[in-house]
Order: sequence, then structure tokens, then C-alpha cells
Amino acid sequence: MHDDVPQGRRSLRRRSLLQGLAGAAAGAAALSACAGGDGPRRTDSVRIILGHGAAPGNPRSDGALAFQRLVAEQSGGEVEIQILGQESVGNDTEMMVSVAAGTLDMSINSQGPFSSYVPEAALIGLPFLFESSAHAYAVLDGALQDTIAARAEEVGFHVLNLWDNGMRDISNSVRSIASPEDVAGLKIRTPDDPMTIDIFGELGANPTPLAFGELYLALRQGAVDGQENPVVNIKSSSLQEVQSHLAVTGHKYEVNPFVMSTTRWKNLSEDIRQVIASAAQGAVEEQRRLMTEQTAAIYTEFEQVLEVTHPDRAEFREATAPVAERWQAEHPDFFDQITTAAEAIRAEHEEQPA
Ligand code: TK8
Repeated sequence: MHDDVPQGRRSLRRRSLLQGLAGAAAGAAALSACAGGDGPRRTDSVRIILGHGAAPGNPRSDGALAFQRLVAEQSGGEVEIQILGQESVGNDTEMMVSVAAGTLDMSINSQGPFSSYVPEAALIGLPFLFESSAHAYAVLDGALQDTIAARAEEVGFHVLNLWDNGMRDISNSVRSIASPEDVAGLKIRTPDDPMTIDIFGELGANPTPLAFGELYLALRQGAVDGQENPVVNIKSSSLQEVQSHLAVTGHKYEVNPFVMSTTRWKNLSEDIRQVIASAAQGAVEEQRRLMTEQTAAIYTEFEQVLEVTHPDRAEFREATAPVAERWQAEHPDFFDQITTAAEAIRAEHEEQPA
């Protein structure tokens, strides 16, 4: 349902790439264990493989590089992070499976695929829950993240923290969007995320889940009319080249959960765990800083290359209200926790640009 491409074959290729890497890592570990003798003793050299789906230059990609550098610095070179980005070891859904199975150590993943394991996480994307990324950080960092992390731990994921995947807008190549009715009938690609599918279904669009890596081609070939993403992701994957309209709806927010296989996490020494947690903190700060900086610049740039509209958000909020009701019925406790926390500080964030 998700992809038209021969997914099985692609996954197989990726899986054997992963196995090859795991083999290489094991070989390197064995080699360094044998290399006693004259050279400097390098005992506990550890290599950790981190997969993500973002394009080079995307804040997530640069945040991963910051994490790699911080881990190397803080461990005195004892711990090496090997980054495999751009879906080179599978798309987000596939990487979640690999981390759960322990064949991939870490992933900076996406909210939808993560919510297949921790269903509550999809509620972070309730329509119009957050005014801005800053509003989301203030709500999520702390008790909400702890709730999500505790649920994730039960199903094999150690959550280090929640990166910023930004406020999402709608682009398409068919028409200008001024109101919710304009979205009806459009074939909109969504991530593998039940909340986004629900929102676009409610708006009368034809929501079509597809891996992010397939999106550029799908838009270019007209297999789908449009998509929804933060402008930073649109830009770093050049989607504006194959789209003509951008509606600044800010209809939902997403995080990128930074996860590690619980088994791998538990098998690391306390020292290394501390290095990873501290480097992850430095990396999320850098990633969020880059998101903020790039978002403003890209909105300005897109005014030149796309027809940009700013639809009335109140109309969209009203049109998507049944979505929130459905999710409230399904997850009443978490719905209460997250909406109460968001409302408590909404006023402080209302003036900020999305
Ligand atoms: C890239 C994806 C992307 C997400 C999506 O790995 O799929 O639309 O927003 O950022 O995670």
C-alpha cells in the first residue's frame, strides 16, 4: 500500500548492506581486540551505526553530524558514530523495524513510523495543537517526553530526545489553496502516519502514504498532486522544483524521535551511555537552532519561486475538528495530558510566526 516500487527487493538490498556493515564492524572490533603488542592499546573501541532519512544540508543531517562529532570528542575517540543518511539503510518505517530487531543501533526517525510502536506519539500531530516549533519544545520537553520514552522502552526503543521536524504546510501543483475546500479532491502524499492520513481524509483529499525518498519522483511524474512537510524538508529535497503552490497552513507539528535499540543501550557501559546522552542533548540543540534559522530564510526564498498563500487557520481548525475528537476517544489520557499542556502556554506563543 505504501509504495508502488518493488519494496521487497529494495529492503533486501538494504538489509544485506546492513548485514555487511554489521559484519565489518564486528571484524573491526575483533581486529582491534587482537592488536595488542607494541601499538597503543585500544580496548573498548565501539562503533555505533546511526540511520536517518534526511537529505544532506537538512538540519537533521547536520544534527547527526554534530552528534557524531560530540561523541568522538567526549569519548576521546573511543566511540565512533557511523552515519548512514538519506534512507540508505531503509526508509523511516524500515529503520524502525531494524532498530527494534537490533540490526540497526540508532535512528533519528519520524513521528508516524515511531507511532506504529508508540501510538500516543501520533497525537503530537493533532491538527493545530501547536502554534510554532518553540511552543512544541516548551510543551514536549519534560513530562510529555518522559511519558513517550517510558512507552517506547517497553517496545524496544530507548528515546534519547525529540528533534524538530517542524510545522507542516501544504504544497501542490494543481491549484492555489485559500480554504479547506481547495484541498478536497487533491491526491496528497503523506508520511506513513495515521494522524496525517486522518487529517487529509477529513479534508476530502486523497491521502496517499509514500516513503519520503519516493516523493520527488512521485511529484514530478504527477503520481500525486501534492504533499505536506515543513519548508525545510521541501527545500533540502528540492520539492519546490516540482510544485507550484505553497499554502502556509501550519496544520500540524512533528518531532523526529532520536531512538536507540534498548538492547544495544543496555549493553553499553555507564560511561558511554552518559557520553551518548550528553552528545544527543548538544545535537538536538544544534538541530533546533538550524531549523529556526533555515525556516525563516526558506519562507522568504519560496515567495519568489512558488505561489504562496496564507489561508485562514480558523477555517482549517474547524474543518479538522472531528479528527481531534476521534483521537481523544482512542487515547483519552494522553490526549488530556498533551492538550492541557499545550493550552496552558498557548497564549505565550500565539504571536510567534509558525
Ligand atoms: C524524512 C522524513 C520527512 C517526513 C516525511 O526522513 O516523511 O514527510 O517529514 O522528514 O522524516
